Amino acid sequence: SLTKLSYGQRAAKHSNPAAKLLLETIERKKSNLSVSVDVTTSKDFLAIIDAVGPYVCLIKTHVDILEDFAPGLVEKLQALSEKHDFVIFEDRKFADIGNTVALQYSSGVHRIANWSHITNAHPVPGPSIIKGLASVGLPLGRGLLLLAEMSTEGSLAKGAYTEATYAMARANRDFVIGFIAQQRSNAVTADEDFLILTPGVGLDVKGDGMGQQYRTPKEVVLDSGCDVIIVGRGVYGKDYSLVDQIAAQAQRYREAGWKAYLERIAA
Ligand code: BMP
Repeated sequence: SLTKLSYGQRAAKHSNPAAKLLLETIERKKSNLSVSVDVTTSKDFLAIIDAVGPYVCLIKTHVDILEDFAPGLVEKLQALSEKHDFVIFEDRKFADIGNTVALQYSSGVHRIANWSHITNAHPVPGPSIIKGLASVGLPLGRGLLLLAEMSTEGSLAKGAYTEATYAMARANRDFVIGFIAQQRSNAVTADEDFLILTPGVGLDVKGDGMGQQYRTPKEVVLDSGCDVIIVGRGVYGKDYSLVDQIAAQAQRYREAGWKAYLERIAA
């Protein structure tokens, strides 16, 4: 089954360039860790990315959080992506009609499609959201993740909604490369290689008092069959100047995620 294959074996079989790049990067760096950099200044943003860069396959961004966003920041992010060999994922969570999301993806201040290998969308508008985003992203070799489940307490993304999300992905496999989800569902069969990227990962605490729920890398990768652990505050904490400590946390999560993967493919 898919959960027994190595990332490298899966990379060789994937046709979407963004999915292939991510799987190859995971294999090359022996890291299934993505760090989510949710800070408000470009200075902290770049310093954290430079500190964790060696240990991650993927950097997840929310560029709309940055108070001092300027187009030059994207060039710096791309330079760090080349320096440290990581893929870029803007966690935009598009959720509108096809025409609007195509404009939000290509244009505005952020021009996400120009620099983000991977982005994501809520399936709530139906398949037209994929059509709109694909019109921009496919020609650029980008990949899309659908939010099939969320990590938060009381999430509405479950049951029939989650099943319908899988069906939407299946019908658009050239552009939809996987899901933001909490588990690899049996409803998705082994010959459909969707990537499962999973936020809500923490080694030290179970929640954040605002609905976030954390599970360990072992629960996520070994028990639930997910491919990438996404960690934010668990890595960078509260004091962004402690770059050595941040780098050490990234190494800790990378080791935990990779150990769980090795156990999974060996089991
Ligand atoms: P943290 O590890 O600090 O809780 O951050 C989690 C990150 O993952 C945030 O950027 C959040 O937007 C994102 N996220 C999530 O936590 N749960 C989901 O279901 C989907 C997300 O994108």
